[in-house]
Amino acid sequence: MAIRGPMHFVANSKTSSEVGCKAQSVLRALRLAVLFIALASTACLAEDQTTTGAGPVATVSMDHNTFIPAEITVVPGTTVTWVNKEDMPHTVVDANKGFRSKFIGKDTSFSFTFATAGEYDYLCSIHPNMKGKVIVKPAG
Ligand SMILES: [Cu+2]
Repeated sequence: MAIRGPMHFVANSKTSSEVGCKAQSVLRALRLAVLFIALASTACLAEDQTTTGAGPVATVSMDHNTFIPAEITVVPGTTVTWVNKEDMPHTVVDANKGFRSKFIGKDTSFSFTFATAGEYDYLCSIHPNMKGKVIVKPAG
């Protein structure tokens, strides 16, 4: 009795510590689940921003028969807006026919969203010497 008693107690305490371990691993799993849900909802927010079209933007001015800056580098998804600053009308025409504006008068603009990486040479169809380039490449 004197020997079996303590042994029984040891066995019991071992069992209870195993139960404790299980409880801890359940807690750990819960914590991981909460972390996962937090990460997943962050990813959803980022996706919503992309689908609502609130992507990055860039502006090119047209002044003195020149695109300013003549060359810009943007990430995919960027909307580039060309703004005409002078009385002379201009156009923005992609050399590879990906986009083409109408006549852009003073203080009016034309926008195009570049979804695909690549180099886009463009010009003003009224002034063929007026050239520009948009380089679209992923960040990093
Ligand atoms: Cu022009």
